[in-house]
Amino acid sequence: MFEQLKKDILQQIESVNDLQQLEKLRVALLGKKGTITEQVKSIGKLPIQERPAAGRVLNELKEEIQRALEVKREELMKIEAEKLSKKMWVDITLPGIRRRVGHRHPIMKTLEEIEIIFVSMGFKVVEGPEIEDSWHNFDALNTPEWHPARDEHDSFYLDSFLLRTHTSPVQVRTMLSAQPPIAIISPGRVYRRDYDATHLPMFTQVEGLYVDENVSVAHLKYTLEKFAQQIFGSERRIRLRPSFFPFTEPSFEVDVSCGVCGGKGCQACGYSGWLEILGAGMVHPNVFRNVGYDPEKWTGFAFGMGVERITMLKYNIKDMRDFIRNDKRFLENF
Ligand code: 2U9
Repeated sequence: MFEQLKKDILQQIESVNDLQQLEKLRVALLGKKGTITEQVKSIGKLPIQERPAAGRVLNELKEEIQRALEVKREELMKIEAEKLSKKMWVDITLPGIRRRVGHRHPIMKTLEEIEIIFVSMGFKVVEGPEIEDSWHNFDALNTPEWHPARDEHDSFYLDSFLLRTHTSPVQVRTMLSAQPPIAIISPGRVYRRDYDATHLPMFTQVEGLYVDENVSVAHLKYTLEKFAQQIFGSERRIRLRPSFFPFTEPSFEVDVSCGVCGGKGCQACGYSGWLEILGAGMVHPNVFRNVGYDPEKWTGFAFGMGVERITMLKYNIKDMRDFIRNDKRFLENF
């Protein structure tokens, strides 16, 4: 009884070769309308004395089918797992993927170097607003209404305010709120209507101010020479040339000796042996008066430099606009 059926079924199970097919077969045999289920149901139609024997045989058959299905399932799972592990094979000896890490902008790198040098000399770093009024940006700095620097064509105006053209108003604000001695530097962004290979409409300045009794040009020159030697190299020298700024008297342009020729003159320095790095001077008595300091008692020196210009000299960069092009081929060099 059922011997042929059992043989057929076990052969069917044996010939299955994937899990989906196996599940289909399981449903076809043991599901609600499966072959075996139907057989079990039909026991009720047999004469009563035959039913127990038929039930036993069918139950055994069912159990044997279930065992065969389980054996097949395990066999197929093993094959699937092997296939998958072959597909997902990883060569752990391959080199890893390098994680690319960003870095600071060259201007910010130079700015940090400048700050560290002056802080090590005892200067404090002070910041202030980029939007200023013309009193803090011009009047307090002895730059009257008629001065060409105040021309609308040179500054960005917003109604009665303007984008600061230098960080000097930060020093003005500091002097208004504190008494000497004062030794500060003020780094930050400044704005001028200028755009070419050596000028940007937004650039970065560091200005410095030292106010005390009996401050002389010698203090100024010593401080700036030590600065130049730390930022460009200990063999460098500086020189002062006479200049003019409304807020300093006397005023100077400060040059550093050329690092390429050592001061002899070469193509890099235009055959002069010197490169201009910053402006400086002794604080004008009118500036002291404007902030309520007695110019008979207090003396001071001030200086200002463009961080872009210093960075160009340090790395021999020819076009200032490279700093704001955001071209990684340029920026990755620093
Ligand atoms: C106060 C008094 C005096 C700041 C100074 C310069 C000279 C100077 C330029 C350098 C290149 C501007 O960025 S640049 O274009 N600056 O030459 N700046 S003295 O003098 C001050 C500042 C504040 C109260």
